[in-house]
Amino acid sequence: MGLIMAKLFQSWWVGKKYKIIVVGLDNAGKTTILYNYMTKDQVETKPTIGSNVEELTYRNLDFVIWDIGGQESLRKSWSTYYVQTDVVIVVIDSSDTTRLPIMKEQLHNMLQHEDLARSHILVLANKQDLSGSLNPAEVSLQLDLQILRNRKWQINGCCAVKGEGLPEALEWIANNI
Ligand code: G3D
Repeated sequence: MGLIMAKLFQSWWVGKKYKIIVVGLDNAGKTTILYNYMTKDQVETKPTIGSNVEELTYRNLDFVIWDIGGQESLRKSWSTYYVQTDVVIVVIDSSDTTRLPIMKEQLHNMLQHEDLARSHILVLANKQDLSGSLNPAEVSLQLDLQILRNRKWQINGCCAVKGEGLPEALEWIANNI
């Protein structure tokens, strides 16, 4: 019986796909990040209407990654993507300091949702190449990340157009999932 259960568990686990949702305001760099993971090339992006979804295998882990549109009109529908999310990647345009309070409110509101109660949070402070960008510690303070409790979270700096910081982000996910 134990052996049968172990085999059943193994076959279920082998097929497991971890769900990642990528959220952030429009123009933060979500689509650039997603396609950097898929192609490792810089891509021309267009504003995301609705969502983009891609599958990625890394270190024998299978991920389904949803890039969710960040325009104001689309933010209300973010919660429809939350169910069974393992990791939320929050992409921040670190040079867009005037909109950080909007993202802070959006982030803390979304984390109240019961479907995200067990999700890990990875914040990517993107556009570190632009002068005037806040560094990850400054973004963390602006977003009040220190108040996050009872969940794993991390903030990393990155520059999506150059791919810098993105391998480390994926590594954190693989190590912590
Ligand atoms: P979104 O999916 O979050 O809406 P996009 O954002 O991926 O469409 O990116 C929005 C714009 O920011 C794009 O420029 C993209 O090239 C740029 N961008 C993304 N990441 C970085 C980065 O790390 N540094 C810099 N300097 N720019 C970045 P365009 O001009 O195509 O609108």
